[in-house]
Amino acid sequence: MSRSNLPPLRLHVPEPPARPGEEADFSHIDILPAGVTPRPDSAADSATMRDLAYGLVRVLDDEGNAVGPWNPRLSPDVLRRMLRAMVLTRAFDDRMFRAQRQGKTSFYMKSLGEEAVSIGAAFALQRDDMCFPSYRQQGILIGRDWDLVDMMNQIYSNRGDRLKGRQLPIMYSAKDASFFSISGNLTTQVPQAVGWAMASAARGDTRIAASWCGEGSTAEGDFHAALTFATVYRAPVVLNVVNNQWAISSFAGFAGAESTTFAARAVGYGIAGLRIDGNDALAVYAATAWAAERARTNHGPTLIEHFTYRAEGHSTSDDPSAYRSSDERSKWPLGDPVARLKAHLIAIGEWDEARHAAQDLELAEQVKAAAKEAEKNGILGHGMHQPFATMFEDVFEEMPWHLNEQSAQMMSERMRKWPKPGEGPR
Ligand SMILES: Cc1ncc(C[n+]2csc(CCOP(=O)(O)OP(=O)(O)O)c2C)c(N)n1
Repeated sequence: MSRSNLPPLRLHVPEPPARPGEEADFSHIDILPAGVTPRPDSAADSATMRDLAYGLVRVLDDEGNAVGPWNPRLSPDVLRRMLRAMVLTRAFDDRMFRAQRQGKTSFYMKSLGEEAVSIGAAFALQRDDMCFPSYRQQGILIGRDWDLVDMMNQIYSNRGDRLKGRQLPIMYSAKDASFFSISGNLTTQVPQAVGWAMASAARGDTRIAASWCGEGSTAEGDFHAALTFATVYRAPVVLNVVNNQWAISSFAGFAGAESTTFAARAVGYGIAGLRIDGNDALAVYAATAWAAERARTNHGPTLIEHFTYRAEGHSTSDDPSAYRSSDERSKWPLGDPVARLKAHLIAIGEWDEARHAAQDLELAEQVKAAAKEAEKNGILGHGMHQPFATMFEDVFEEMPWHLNEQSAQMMSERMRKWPKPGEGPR
């Protein structure tokens, strides 16, 4: 129904500033200089911290200096270990992306440009703090020195795959690294992290939890549920939103970025919110350490928005040139996280180009050797690597009668198809 004396309503449909063939445009993004954002006490009342949810915590400036109150003042040795883990993550991504292109696995997802987000956190959290990652935090496993061959076995769904070929590549699960099983269903891990943190507090434990999801994923109902439970029970949890500007082909505006920040979601729930430079490993480290201290001292949850950029396609199944400007990556105002930490180490006289180049080579070789090792356990297209019957195991703790029946039926069909011993899948 329309009334002639009123102007017709119009629906606002967000449009990204640039599409393919157009020049990238980040002029709408306000980048605060490094060092200007104050650092409150980790016990501060969240109501006094509103500005932080709209600001941008940055430590590394354009000259590679670490400045301001958030500077975590890490030793050169720790800085070099962080840089190494970031470069190793990148080398791992590179090799596994190529493995997918060579047909050795069905699928892969890189974290190019977002390495600081996971490595900064891996270094700031305790190793036994439980991480509830999305599929783009492989850097946490690498930062926790997890075995690359084990990760690759999962990617190849091979004989060495602890998950027995049941999960899509990159959906890791590593209990011994306090790295929760990755699920394909976006955002489910966020309330689960809150629940884990509540359990830790209810038991009088000292461990905290942390979760990660993309900015697109904040539009899921589970995100709201997580924040409500986190604030009500003051759960010792760090909730990370990785705002890499894109959710596959949807720009961040479709998740609400045109009107406010993702860190500002915290304000309405009475949670501490920090918005930080996600391409600055020192800012990520400092914000995570702050939030971890707040959680560990029973001052409750923190929501951290990592402002970053997804430098490549969403996955091996995606072609970003179909929906975004091709020069966005080079125009991204916060630069590259590896280049920035490297520049910092060089600026303080603790690193140089030659050492960096040598490390690049060394880590590429390390990844290559790991891949050779994993490939011995089997790759895609070389048959089934896990015994057929294991498919029915672990659906329930004990196999119920109907699954037993289905398993037996499958095995008899297998016998009919491959009657000779040694033929067909095991
Ligand atoms: C509940 C649910 N809806 C949709 C999808 C399909 N899906 C997989 S990844 C993705 C985009 C997620 O974007 P974002 O949260 O920004 O994270 P990013 O991939 O950028 O790291 C979508 C829609 C899914 N896996 N689960």
